[in-house]
Amino acid sequence: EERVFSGIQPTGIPHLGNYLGALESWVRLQGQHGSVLYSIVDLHSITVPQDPARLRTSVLDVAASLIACGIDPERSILFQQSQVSEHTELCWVLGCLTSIPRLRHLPQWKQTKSNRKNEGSVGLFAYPILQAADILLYKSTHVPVGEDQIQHLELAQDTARIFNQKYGDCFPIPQPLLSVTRKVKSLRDPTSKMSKSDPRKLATVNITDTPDDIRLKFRKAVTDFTSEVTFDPENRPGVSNLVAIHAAVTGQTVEEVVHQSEGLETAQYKHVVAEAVIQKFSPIRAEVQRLRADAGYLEKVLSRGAEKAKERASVVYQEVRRRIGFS
Ligand code: AQP
Repeated sequence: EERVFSGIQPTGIPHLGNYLGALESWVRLQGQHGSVLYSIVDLHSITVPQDPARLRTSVLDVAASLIACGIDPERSILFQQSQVSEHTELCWVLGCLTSIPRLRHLPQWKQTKSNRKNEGSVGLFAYPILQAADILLYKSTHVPVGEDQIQHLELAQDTARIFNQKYGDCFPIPQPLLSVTRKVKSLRDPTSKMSKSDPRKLATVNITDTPDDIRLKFRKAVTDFTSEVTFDPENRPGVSNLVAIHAAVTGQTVEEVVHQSEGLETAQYKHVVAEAVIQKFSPIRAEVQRLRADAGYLEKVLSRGAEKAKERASVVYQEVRRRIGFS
């Protein structure tokens, strides 16, 4: 049986990048696989400082957003990671099978390290092990990931192999389901990815932005001095990012979009893209607002999700305990 696992951090309302790079395919995967688990990974979010009140709100914001985007709590298991304690328990076990140099060589850690004077927490260093635990805890076979997460999935695969070798066949080797969408770039700096934690107000388009916000952000999007619509990510990253977004939200190819937009000046084109994004997100925005007004419902969904996740997790973790000699 195929089992899918993926996660999103409760670090704010999801944005256009999260939507196109992850959530859209999460929705599609429901019904295509035996079981599908989506986790709001709050344990991961505290690898960098979080304000407790904001974190609490963000968990519900993300739950509402996922449901509004089409995650159906009846067809997939939607839950908050910290409500299933086996994640941290298995993380410890797997951490004892992982060498420090293996983690130190992961590119994401190297980047973080070179970006910071102070080297960050043990949690930030070890979070790929927690990711491995998230995946293996459900004996997941498939993991939807972006390209930047491939090395982390390889760590999960290696960890599964090491465990199996030492303690007998337990975990399937999880396979990536690579997202076809290229990274959505920041509207303020088309060489960096769009990100929830970007402090620049006009850089990130959230799925709940008002039509006016969306128009403003696209109008101010950084492009270049050529007033023409072409797709050339190397030389024209700004306009190409707009083209990629336009294609993705309208379900067209990049070529179709470029062909349609022939003769438009960049300023006019920004307007076209903004309207396409508004059309895509309007119903989602209304649904997030509706759901967000009913915290009781969201909490119920999450606690039922946690119960279902826990049922599966505890069976696997009991097997792990037996194999390592804890029981
Ligand atoms: N810009 C992006 N383009 C395409 N996909 C993206 N994802 C994130 N940004 C882009 C994908 O969204 C999923 C959930 O991401 P996450 O919440 O786990 O954390 P992240 O990748 O660190 O995203 P952010 O928005 O940059 O969050 P912060 O600022 O909190 O770190 C993942 O599948 C990710 O690939």
